[in-house]
Amino acid sequence: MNKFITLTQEVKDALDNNKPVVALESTIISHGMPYPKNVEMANRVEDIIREQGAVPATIAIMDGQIKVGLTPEDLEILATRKDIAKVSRRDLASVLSSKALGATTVAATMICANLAGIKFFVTGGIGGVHRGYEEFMDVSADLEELAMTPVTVICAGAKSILDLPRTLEYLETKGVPVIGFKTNELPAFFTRTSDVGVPLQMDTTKEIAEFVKTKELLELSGGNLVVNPIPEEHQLEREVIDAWIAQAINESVEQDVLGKDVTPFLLARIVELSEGKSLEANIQLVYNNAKVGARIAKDYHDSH
Ligand code: PSU
Ligand code: MN
Repeated sequence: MNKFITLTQEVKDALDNNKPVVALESTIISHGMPYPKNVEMANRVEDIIREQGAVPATIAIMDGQIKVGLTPEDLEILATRKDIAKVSRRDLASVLSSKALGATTVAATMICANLAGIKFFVTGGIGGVHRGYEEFMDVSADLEELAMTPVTVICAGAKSILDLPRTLEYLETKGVPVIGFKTNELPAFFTRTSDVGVPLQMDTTKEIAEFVKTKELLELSGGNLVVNPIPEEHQLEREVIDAWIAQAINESVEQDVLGKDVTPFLLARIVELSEGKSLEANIQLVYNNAKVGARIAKDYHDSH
């Protein structure tokens, strides 16, 4: 095991005994949701994964180590401290070498999960090609990571703060399979549909597990993206959410928000503008992804 990785006993036992493990990111806790909902979500999502018969491994950078598996005390720190670095691929080495506190994005969580030998990773939404790409060239490092690192990410699509058709084009160019779980449309995070088609649909977790194994046997590098729509009863109305998103983007441009600050700024503004409605939907879709992701991990392990 890489010398920067520290596993909890629960995660170590699961990996040693070839039990299903599901990674979770920490940027969603530190930079994606307000306190105390963030820590409630972080604890509950771990329990949901355990209820499905898999072991959760939330990942963060603490004390100069990549912690794979966190205690409730660690989760509380990540949910409350203000001095937490947002760690993507670019930031991983510097945050470790300076022993700073860091929350991992989808990209960095994939890297760390892969170092620990974890193949499945559940989150809410991934980063992608931002709207206004022509001007700002803002493309999340999550997409490059999906192209490189062999981890299967289960999410609810991407928020329409992003340019969804361009995000899919980018993934196509990089050869990343995008699998709609029981859907042939890319879910837009808060809504089940987006009018953007996905090239692959699978209707059972077993089918997805079999696909992941096949891709491994072919020695194709890179990850997979499973997009799982938010449950019907929790989805928001598209016109309403689109108005909040448009306003948040306008404000980010007016205020010259750039680089790694763009996504957290937009997420926080959408929570404020929606008076918490978007937050509730966000939490529910993470729980739903946890169920599906844990089942895929379990099916993968059961058949191999
Ligand atoms: N989208 C969300 N919630 C999040 C993120 C994105 O709906 O919490 C976080 C994830 O950690 C993702 C990161 O990997 O933002 C992308 O940031 P950027 O666009 O700066 O790469
Ligand atoms: Mn960016």
